[in-house]
Amino acid sequence: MIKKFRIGNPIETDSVVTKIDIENGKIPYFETVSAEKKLTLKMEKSDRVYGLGETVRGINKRGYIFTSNCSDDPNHTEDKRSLYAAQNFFVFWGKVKGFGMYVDTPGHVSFDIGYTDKDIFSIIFEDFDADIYVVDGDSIKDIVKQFRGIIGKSYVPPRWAFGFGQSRWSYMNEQEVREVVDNYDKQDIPIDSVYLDIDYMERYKDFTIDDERFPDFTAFVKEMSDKGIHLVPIIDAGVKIEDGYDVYEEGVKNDYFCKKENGENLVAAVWPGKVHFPDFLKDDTRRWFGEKYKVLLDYGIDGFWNDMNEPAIFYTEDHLKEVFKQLKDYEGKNLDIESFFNMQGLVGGLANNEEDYRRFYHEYKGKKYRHDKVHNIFGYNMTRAAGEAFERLSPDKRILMFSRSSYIGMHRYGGVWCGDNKSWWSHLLLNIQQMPALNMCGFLYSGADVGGFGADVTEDLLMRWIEFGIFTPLFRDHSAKGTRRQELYRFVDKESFKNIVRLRYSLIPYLYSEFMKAVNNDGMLFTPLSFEYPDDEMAYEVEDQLLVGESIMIAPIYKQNASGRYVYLPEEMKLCRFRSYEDYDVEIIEKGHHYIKADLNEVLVFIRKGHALPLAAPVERTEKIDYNGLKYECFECDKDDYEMYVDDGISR
Ligand code: MIG
Repeated sequence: MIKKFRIGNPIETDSVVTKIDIENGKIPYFETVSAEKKLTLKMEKSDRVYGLGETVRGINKRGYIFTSNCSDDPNHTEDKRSLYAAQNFFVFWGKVKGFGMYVDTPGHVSFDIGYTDKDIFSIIFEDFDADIYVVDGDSIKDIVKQFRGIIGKSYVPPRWAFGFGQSRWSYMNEQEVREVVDNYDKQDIPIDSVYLDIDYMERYKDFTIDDERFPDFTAFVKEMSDKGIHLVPIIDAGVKIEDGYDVYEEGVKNDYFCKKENGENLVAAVWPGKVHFPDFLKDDTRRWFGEKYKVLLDYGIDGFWNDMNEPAIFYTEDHLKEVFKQLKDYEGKNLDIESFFNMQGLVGGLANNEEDYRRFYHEYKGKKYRHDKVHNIFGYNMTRAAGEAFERLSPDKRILMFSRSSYIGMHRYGGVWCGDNKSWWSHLLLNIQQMPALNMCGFLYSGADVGGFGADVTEDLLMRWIEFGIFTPLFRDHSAKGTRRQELYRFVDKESFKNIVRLRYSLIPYLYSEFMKAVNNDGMLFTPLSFEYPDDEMAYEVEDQLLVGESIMIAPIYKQNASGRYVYLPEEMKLCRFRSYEDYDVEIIEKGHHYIKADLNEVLVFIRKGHALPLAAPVERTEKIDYNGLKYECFECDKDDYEMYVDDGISR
């Protein structure tokens, strides 16, 4: 059962699609402390908190403070309170009580879950305006399902988007892209897509193609498509200010951009230098910007990723002027500890400065709002612009779309990737722990940059990360300009990379089927053990194993030099230790704790009792998978016991 309560006068976010009447009584479970703009709750020892989507730290969120404030911060260290997303749904679960709560407000809100006082959970609002949905249910899974039922069905990508994708910030021209594909094909490593980062554009202008780097883009898209390869270009939130650039000129003429208090368009800077930000909260702007994707659809493009939509800001013109003026005071001075750090702060504080988010406004549902009040729904509405346009522009064919910034509601229009992680073992674990929380909030098509975006990867880390990535719907190797090259064929043990990526393709019928079941039944693809085995105390302790769909449990290895790991089995299971689709050993393992060996090239998959895992013969492209030739690994069941979801993978 879901009840809705209202605090103050909240701004509508369109994240909930079911109409629910507002209750008059007080919000249950929490104490409302209006004077301090917060809700508080005393936690019992057994209470745990799950959810909040894309954040740092473990699956159980108790013990830290998280703030919903979409930010472009490429250092996802465990002290960070915010990453790119604002996904304000959690489940509180303990021996005395259990419930779910969705805090719907587009402004800043903090979840202090035992940070200030280890036994107090406080929800602290910047503005005490929010719609609060309280979900009562019999189990964590039931609560999640009910919540998902009111926010609308999750986005479904085309099936080819379950194939492997290679990306790199710095593919400078079509020849480089061609070589990537040729190298994958030469090594027999399957691949479905290559991502185009900002360098494909003419001077970083959205919806343009640099015609020196891609002299005949139509022909190139066709050449790739004939090979079964999808090119997926990036779209940035900022529109370059440049005379003669149609997107800029139309935006100015029709008042599509965000404005300052004085009515002038805000001038900020990102990749192209000075830009205006489309006011994605405004219906007209959304419609117009969404329509622009047609430029690329007409080239034959069928997938996109939306970046920098927190929005990321290098500086605003006004702030930069102020800083230059203030810097004059420091000229010729003997800078001491205080003045030096102050000066450094002026320059270092230019990017993503909170102050800048108070310098511009939106027109939303007929009213004017200062940006910081609606900050967390900006990226959501950029992706919504695209998603709504694709329904018009491509009514028969699904288009791949995922975004960096997000808010609940955006899950209907696209997936997410987890932004600029690093080639760190701890970020492989973070990737594992983020998946269930994303799923709870409706983000099913998701994944992180496999191998890590920043820093130099090592072959063993990449191998272990690929071994986990083969289970995530979005399975993309992406890395930053200037870091070690990360394409799989550049490493020594190409054979193992090949075998593991091929295993992914063997798993696609299962993964796609389980993904679609999660969409249709408002379920999760990645489930923590505690959600599935609530009566098993030990299951609550496990933070590094996940159930993937109904048939399997995975126990990824995320530690350097490990030749195995401790695994907890909540019931007897059948272990498949995969080196490849053809080569694996099988063993029945009893309930309890075990140390399970797994060499660097081995993937551990545990099949649950009474369940079956379908496997396809490996192929080089998703669309070549032969659904008639599936084999089944079963544990005390029959292949007929497995309900397979199948469709054409492309139509809506
Ligand atoms: O801050 O377009 O997260 O995936 O490669 C850099 C360049 C801007 C951030 C994205 C990353 C992408 C990069 N972008």
